[in-house]
Amino acid sequence: MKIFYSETHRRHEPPFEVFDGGLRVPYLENPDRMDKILTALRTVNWADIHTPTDFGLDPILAVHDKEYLDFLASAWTEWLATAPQDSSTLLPATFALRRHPHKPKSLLGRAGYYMMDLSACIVEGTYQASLTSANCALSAAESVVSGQRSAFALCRPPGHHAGKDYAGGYCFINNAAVAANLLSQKGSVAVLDVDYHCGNGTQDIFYDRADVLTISIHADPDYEYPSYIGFADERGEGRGLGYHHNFPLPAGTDDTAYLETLGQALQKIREFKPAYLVVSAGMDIYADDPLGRIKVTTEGIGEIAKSIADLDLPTVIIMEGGYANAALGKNILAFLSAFV
Ligand code: SP5
Ligand code: ZN
Repeated sequence: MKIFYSETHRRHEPPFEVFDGGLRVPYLENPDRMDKILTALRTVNWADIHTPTDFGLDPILAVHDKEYLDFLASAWTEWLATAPQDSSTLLPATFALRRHPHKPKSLLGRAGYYMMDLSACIVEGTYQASLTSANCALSAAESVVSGQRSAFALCRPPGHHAGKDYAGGYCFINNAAVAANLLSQKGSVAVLDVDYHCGNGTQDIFYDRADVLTISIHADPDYEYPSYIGFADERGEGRGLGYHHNFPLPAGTDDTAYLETLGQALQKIREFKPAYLVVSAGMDIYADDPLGRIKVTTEGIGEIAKSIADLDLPTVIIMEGGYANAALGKNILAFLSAFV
């Protein structure tokens, strides 16, 4: 299997994030995650690891707002220019509710406008790492268009919380959306998001489109991040009405219950008959994940992947979350093995 990966992700290493209650904790979305996965991939004979191709900004601007991308590009330089007392990471303390039309001019004003929470910390290498991560997704999409049955984009930072014009949840550029949009120029696409958290950014980007079916299976936003989006009654809008589905799950969902819900999601994909499939593969559904409250085992992850592979579609697999670093290697091998 072709796997796209770059060392550039190491340039994005925020020193901390802020949890509920204002608790500063070490950044959970850390470079060690990739090291654990790479170590596991080196133990198998089918992992064919490649450096991504640079696709330039056009395929990224096809799903993201230009002013938002400009903000990501210049935020760090602007931040240092303000001579902040603690310059370790750019995090705003004020957030836009977006109930008023004004876009602010100041850096911190824009940060609060373009950021959803206190986990999308910007540091010097964030923009470059995010661009390279998107190029991993685009390269995987390109290889599937060229006839590969599947490809894996080992993306870091992840992407599925990033919307058209906002960052959030460790995500800056929506890798799955960028890949899905590229594929949509060749045929219809289904995006299936099995990360523990709702793929709110992907939902936002394709909400009014009928050529890209988006489905997210995730922890119910009534008890879990991102709290304001991801409910079952959100079905798309305009031409996209009926082309988005959320499957919120209760805390404690086990392998059997998860697989049953997955079956319903896969049925929607079969009915849609897409030419391509993009999977947002977060491993935070794993039982021991420090952020998760869903109880899927490594064997369950393998079963999930087998059910998805049974769709028999050209499939781009995109790395999203997963923070039980010690188990990431075995969980990714369990997932990818279904497609080999
Ligand atoms: C890509 C991805 O998986 N992003 C997830 C971002 C989640 N941020 C959640 C912050 C809420 C933290 N609540 C901590 C509870 C720990 N017991
Ligand atoms: Zn997640």
